[in-house]
Amino acid sequence: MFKTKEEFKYEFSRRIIESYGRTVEESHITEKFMTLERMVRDYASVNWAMTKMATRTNYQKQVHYFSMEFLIGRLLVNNMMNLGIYEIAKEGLADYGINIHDLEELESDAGLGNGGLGRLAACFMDSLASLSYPAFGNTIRYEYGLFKQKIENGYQVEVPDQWLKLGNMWEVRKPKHAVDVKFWGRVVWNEETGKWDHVDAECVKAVPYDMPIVGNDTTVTNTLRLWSSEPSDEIPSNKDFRQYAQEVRDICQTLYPDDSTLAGRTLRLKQQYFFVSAGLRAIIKNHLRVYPSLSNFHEKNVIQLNDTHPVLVIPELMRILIDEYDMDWDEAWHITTQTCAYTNHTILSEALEKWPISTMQALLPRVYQIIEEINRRFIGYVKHISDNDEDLLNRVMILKDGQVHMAHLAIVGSFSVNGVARLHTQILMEQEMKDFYFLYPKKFNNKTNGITHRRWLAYSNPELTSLLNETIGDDWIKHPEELEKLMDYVDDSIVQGKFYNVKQQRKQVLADYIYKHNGIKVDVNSIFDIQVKRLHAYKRQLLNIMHVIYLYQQMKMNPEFKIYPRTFIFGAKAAPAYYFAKKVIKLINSVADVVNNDPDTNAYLKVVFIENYGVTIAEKIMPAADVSEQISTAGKEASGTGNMKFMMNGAVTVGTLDGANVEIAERVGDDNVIIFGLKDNEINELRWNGQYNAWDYYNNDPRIKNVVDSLVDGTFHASREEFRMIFDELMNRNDEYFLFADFEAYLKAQAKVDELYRDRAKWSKMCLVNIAQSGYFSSDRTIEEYVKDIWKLDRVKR
Ligand code: DL6
Repeated sequence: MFKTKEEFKYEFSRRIIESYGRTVEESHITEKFMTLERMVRDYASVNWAMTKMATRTNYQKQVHYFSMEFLIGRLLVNNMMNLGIYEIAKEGLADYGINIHDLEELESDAGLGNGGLGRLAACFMDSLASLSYPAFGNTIRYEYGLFKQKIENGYQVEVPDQWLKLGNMWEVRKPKHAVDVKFWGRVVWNEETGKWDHVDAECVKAVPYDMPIVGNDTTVTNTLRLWSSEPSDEIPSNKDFRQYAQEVRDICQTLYPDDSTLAGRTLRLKQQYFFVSAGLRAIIKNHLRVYPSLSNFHEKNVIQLNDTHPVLVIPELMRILIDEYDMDWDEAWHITTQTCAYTNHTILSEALEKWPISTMQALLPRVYQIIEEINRRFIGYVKHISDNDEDLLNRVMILKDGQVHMAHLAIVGSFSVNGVARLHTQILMEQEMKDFYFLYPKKFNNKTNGITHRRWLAYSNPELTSLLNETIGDDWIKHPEELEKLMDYVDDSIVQGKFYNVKQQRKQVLADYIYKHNGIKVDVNSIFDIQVKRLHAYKRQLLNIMHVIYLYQQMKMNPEFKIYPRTFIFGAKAAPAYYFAKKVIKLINSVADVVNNDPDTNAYLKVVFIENYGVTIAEKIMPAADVSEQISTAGKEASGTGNMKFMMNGAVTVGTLDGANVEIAERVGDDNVIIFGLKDNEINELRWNGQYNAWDYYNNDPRIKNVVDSLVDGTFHASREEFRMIFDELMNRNDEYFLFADFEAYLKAQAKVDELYRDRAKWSKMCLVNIAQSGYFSSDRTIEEYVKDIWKLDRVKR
């Protein structure tokens, strides 16, 4: 493997000649890119093989992270940096006249996830490898990732994300580890064997593709396994092959197939069982390569269930242990419940998964039978422990109202249940899951989320990284808690000045991007006020744009009303069938059109909607923010992780006391965060006392009335009906997310931003405090907590 620039150049040139029969100079840019990727993968492969061998020969326990989503993003730079070969490669390529950044741009952004939950999984994989813990990720190899968002005439248009178009150089197909997964059919009792047989099933072959997860400054390289569906060798005799082949392909075709139809929902359940069953069978096979039986399975394997999507692991593991390895129920249950741990990521009731019993029973007849038995035994337990409390029983049953309640199954079948921020876990224990907390108090624990500071600071913000290194040294890269050393410099005017310059540079990078992609010139001396995340009513992008409308109206009505120049930047994808969210995107773009083109205001106010928000563009956005908008209705955002990325890059949070904002505020102190709005208990009070009335706010506060009226009076769209849905949501559906209740407090918080930003030293100090306190929100800290409290792993021994 190359250690010097010259060795790199030799190897690079040799590979290009051997693969493409041309010299470096003659080769196409995609050939150069693919060669570089392959070189890095091969470089990583040595450690990859060693890690697997070391884990096996040292009989080490491993964590298996099961997630329907991994929002990995690009890997080339990340992997080169983690391997410590980035500079060598960059210089070597420069000698050939190649700019490494041109090659970086060719990599697709592997968008195998929707948002926070999927990105968290990717951050966890990075931290696990970098901390040298043995870990395996399991997911689906979707042919199309999350859609690409185009904005046409202000509307979101979804375009398929063909992320595999240039191939995926990181993955290795492993056909010899393929397994068959069974769907449909029926179960019959076999008198001879004394077991249930699954007959007339349709088989689908699951083929693994392994990707290396390269740790930073360690020899550990873990595996992310992506399962892909192919026709089985046992082709169903009762079906046309083309139809069967299409159905097989459909399983891995897209992330979250349309679930507005029964067929769409069934496909999603199929996806879940597909990767769960295949993943488990592979783990069991590996276990039996090392140990004679499965009796110690739970001592050597822990399975973390990332939300309820992979919860079929519980009945499937039971099925395998009982049907395929002759275990009795009690032993199988002991092993299963000591292996599985569940993370909850939401309290939104619509997101708590339930499956119609009829669907589950038809698609997975044997698995359903096992769920029935788990439910039957659980009922016995609840009756026993609660002295036959029928009400409690009705609330907690796994099977009720004709549905399988996946979160209930998850809690019953796991030894650990965790929320993702302190407030979220508290809400789970005291409200949403309080019955389960009563039944199993010891299972519940909190693990506040984190982000990998390597990708989100060290690699994506080299300018700030240099400043940190020259100020406090570079120990923080290995030990992010060391960022706290920066506290000694937050009052230092030289460091403040340098920080300001770094921020300006990064704002320029984003401004250039915006100019290139949106054609809008933004002023880097204005406040960059940014809200980027999935578009959802509870995240309240609408409140943000209402504030913009308010400022615009004030400036138009009153020439004396002046603000510090501000650029409001949004980025958000809306689920394709979520019409309200799509309307909010259109509203933001319509407001942008009016405001940006009004000579009375456009020196002070700009609005930008950045298309196709995802991991790669986030790496440009986070370093450029002055203000981080975290304004969800209190009690609704489980944690948030964007809030952490902004903070780590020196932005000040304007936020409600929701999710991890609470812990951010606690760490930075009241002077360094701008908190506003109702707390979760106050929101609950308003919700339940039945007195909240949107019309009262509208009638009593002219600022609210003016903003709301502008939605339907033609100010922002020629058709007054265009934003009627938003008007109705606020006025006729009684403002479900309490925007009006928080409106005044939000205006005050924003006025405070305006005032604070004018004092450059004070503002820079606030930003520096945020960076200094952000080490806690590194996913390295989160992973250490999972390891200590749940997974009980040792580092890979060499
Ligand atoms: O835990 C990661 C992330 C949190 O930071 C967000 O607050 C939360 O909304 C998100 N949850 C989901 C759940 N989706 N479902 N089901 O994405 O998880």
